[in-house]
Amino acid sequence: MFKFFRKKKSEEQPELSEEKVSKGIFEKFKEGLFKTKEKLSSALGQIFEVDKLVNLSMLEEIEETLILADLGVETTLVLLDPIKKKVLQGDPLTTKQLKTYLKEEMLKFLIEPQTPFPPSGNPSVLFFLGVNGVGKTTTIAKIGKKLKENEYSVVLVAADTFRAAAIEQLKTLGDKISAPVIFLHEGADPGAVIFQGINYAQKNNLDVVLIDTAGRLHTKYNLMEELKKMVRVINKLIPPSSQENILILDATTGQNAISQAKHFCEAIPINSLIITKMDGTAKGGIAIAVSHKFKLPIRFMGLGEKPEDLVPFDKQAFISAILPE
Ligand SMILES: Nc1nc2c(ncn2[C@@H]2O[C@H](COP(=O)(O)OP(=O)(O)OP(=O)(O)O)[C@@H](O)[C@H]2O)c(=O)[nH]1
Ligand SMILES: [Mg+2]
Repeated sequence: MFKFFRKKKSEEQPELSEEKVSKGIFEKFKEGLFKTKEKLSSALGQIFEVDKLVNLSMLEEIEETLILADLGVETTLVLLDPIKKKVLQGDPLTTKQLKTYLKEEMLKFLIEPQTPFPPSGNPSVLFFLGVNGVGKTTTIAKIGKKLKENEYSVVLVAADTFRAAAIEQLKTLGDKISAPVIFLHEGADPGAVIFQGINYAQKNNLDVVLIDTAGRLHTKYNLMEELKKMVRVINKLIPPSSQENILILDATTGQNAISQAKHFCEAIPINSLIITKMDGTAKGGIAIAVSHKFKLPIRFMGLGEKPEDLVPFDKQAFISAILPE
């Protein structure tokens, strides 16, 4: 178990040593991001292979590689501009120094969470959002399972009332982790299901309410307005400090994730991110770009489909898994 969740009742349990914890998480990221690293390392590895003085053409090559790795133009330029200035002024800089600089700056770009997870509250609410198919429903079950393992009591709320299959999917996943699932019929008002779900948690003294929502196109005005209504229902029942609105982004969508984050952040306050599908062919840079641009911490990263593949985000482990040694 990684030391990540806010402590509940397990204070007496022996904890893993810091060394063992970080070793485990470094291994997880290394394995899951193997393909991402291969791509970045083959391009950057050549530049960093031998320690030499950095010149402008090298910087252009790095710039292109980072943009192609989904870091995006804006973040890449912010990252490389100070270095470009240095080189243009004729300040000597070695590739070894540049590599250290890149690592350190990328770490700074990844925003640290300022609040515990899950938020404290009676109950606290985790509200999951994102476009279609990013992994909302399956991620809820994975987090529900982890919370239960950490002695939190949970309830899942099927506020994706858009399709009957979505309700069934959450019920099946809830059964698997032995968590109650609150649902209404297909087409029901999502706000009504949320109201019932939070009430259920309050009556039964449960710790965390995990709310599933329908995948929505971030550019569809009505669907984004519907989100605001759902948030209003939560706000009436739960103080803001006990809520976390979590935007899920699929890493394989690349730069489109920036546009998704922009629209969701404009609609409601987003508190944190989960980046899924970082296994496979995702390029990785999108995590840094979105965290930096929207000043949002990443809570978890999806490195596969199994419950244990949803890993608490560790920026040191992530950066060392994607950049060449
Ligand atoms: N490889 C991989 N697959 C993932 C990951 N996270 C989720 N998936 C898969 O993505 C697919 C869609 O997941 P769902 O949880 O149903 O997605 P959703 O956002 O709820 O979809 P809608 O409700 O239709 O909007 C499933 O097959 C998941 O197993 C991940 O980190 N890696
Ligand atoms: Mg779903």
